[in-house]
Amino acid sequence: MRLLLISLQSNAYITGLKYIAANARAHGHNVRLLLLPGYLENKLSPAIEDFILDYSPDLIGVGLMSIEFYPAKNLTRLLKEKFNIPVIWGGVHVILNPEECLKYADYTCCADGERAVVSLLEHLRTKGRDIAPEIPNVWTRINGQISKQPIALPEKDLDSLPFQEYLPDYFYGFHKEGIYNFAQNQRLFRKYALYGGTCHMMLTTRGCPFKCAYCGNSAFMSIYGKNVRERSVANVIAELKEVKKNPYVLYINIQDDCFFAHNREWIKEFCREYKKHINLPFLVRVIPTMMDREKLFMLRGAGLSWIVMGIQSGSDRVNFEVYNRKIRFTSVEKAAGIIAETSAAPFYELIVDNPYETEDEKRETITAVSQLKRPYTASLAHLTFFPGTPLAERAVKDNIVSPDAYLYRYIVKIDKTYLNKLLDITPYIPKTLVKFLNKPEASRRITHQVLLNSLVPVIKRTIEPAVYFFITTRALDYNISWTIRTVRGGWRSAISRVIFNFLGKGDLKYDQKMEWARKNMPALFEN
Ligand code: B12
Repeated sequence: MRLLLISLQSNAYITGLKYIAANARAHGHNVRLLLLPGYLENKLSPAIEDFILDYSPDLIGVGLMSIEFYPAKNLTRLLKEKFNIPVIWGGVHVILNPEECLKYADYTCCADGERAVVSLLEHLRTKGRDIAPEIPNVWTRINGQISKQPIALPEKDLDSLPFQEYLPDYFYGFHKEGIYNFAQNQRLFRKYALYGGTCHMMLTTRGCPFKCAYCGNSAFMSIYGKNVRERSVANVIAELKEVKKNPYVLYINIQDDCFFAHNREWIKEFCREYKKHINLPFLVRVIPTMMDREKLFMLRGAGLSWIVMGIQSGSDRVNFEVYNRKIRFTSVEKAAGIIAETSAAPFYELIVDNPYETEDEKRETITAVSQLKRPYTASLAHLTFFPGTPLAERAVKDNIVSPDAYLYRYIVKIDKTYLNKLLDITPYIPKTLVKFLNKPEASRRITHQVLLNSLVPVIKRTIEPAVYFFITTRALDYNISWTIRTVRGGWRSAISRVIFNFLGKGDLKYDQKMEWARKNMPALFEN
């Protein structure tokens, strides 16, 4: 059977779809991956139409996060107008809203997709579309009735799944009204891959030990249970040995919610094998209370170069009561101190625009962050109320946001408030200056405003990139060739981080695109 898997994401890191593709291929199916970055048009482009006609898939899968809901709804409508091919939706947003999504797709996948898709292909081959599949995780609508199948227990044995490739030769992308094979047009792939394709993004675990109220994981837990599933070191290294063959991969970006969920034995073995076979710089994410000095130093010795840690707020009340994140700021300070000892490059993440956070708590965050051991960089994210999360439910109930607010406001766009601007430059200005500027609205003068407004563009364009460059250089042990290649490879995101915050211009166009769609495709926004 032929399977076409489509992503509407703006960038080419599509881990979930790659996993599904690899598994379907291992079961003898023919698969193509297609990236349609942010596609939200009134008509199906002739290039996409020809590509589908030519490939003639038996099943089309669309993967979506919440922000891709309207693009997915629109694409599915366009596909349905032209083709009579069954469409299945899957991904985070579908897991959180399977019934709603079933209004638009023929099938929805409400949890892990690897085995579900293979079973559905088999079902379509042997039984056809008129019989509702009895496949765990796959829901459908037959004669107006929803056929809900049970959720399969999460895949425990992650090693039994074939791993994802860095750049599969069956990966295609839509660019300027044409479709190109990414493996044959690697420049184009790198244009769409985050950080210029300089890294391989992967997971060594699935799941998170925490249940933060704003995070998708808190909702997944009600489906998957509270467990972290881990791959074996041998399996991870086998994936990386393949990845390393591509000379453009300069580092490994491990996206596990908390890499430190692995025990010391696992980490010890990983460090030994990684150093021996892979020996590329790598990045991990850590949760402050799970910081472990011994693990961290072992990892640093194996090439750990960047460490991303979520702080979210400097106020314990906000972290405990609003975010259900039982992490005191003292733990953050302690963890940051240990990170500083290793000279790995620290990146801290903070959530802003929280209507449950008082002005005093916002100022407390600024003071707290200014106390962290420097140098480090920090990124701010707009608090987005993703559906299915406890915080979204609370905010909707409190009439603070509409249930679909997340569809219109892109996460990287933060409010341009005085305190946000100050927090944004806090890591790079003297503490005394932070203290001087960190005033409540009532006692702020025009001098505060003028000073802050003139500092922000200068700091963002000079000091922040300099700090970014310095911590990267130092983390790469002053290996200039590595630094230049890494910074060059990632310049687009590094610079755009400075100018446009995080993911770059393309993502910031999301709001404009949605506005355009509202005007020109009003039917899309009706139920
Ligand atoms: C790695 C990661 C990224 C990476 C790569 C994303 C990717 N597609 O692989 C990058 C950095 C690109 C990224 C970006 C963003 N991310 Co992100 N990301 C993650 C993270 C940490 C892991 C995702 C992952 O690889 N999971 C492992 C794979 C195997 O699981 P999966 O993707 O869910 O796929 C499985 C199933 O969902 C299903 N499935 C998936 N697709 C399909 C398709 C079909 C047809 C079928 C049948 C099944 C199916 O089968 C898969 C295999 O079992 C998650 C947190 C988490 N733990 O999930 C957040 C998460 C997915 N991200 C999130 C967000 C908000 C974002 C951003 C919007 C944030 C931002 N900075 O703006 C951007 C979106 C950018 C954009 N425009 O596209 C939220 C999504 C919430 C939501 N309701 O949508 C999550 C859940 C984190 C959170 N805090 O809540 N992210």
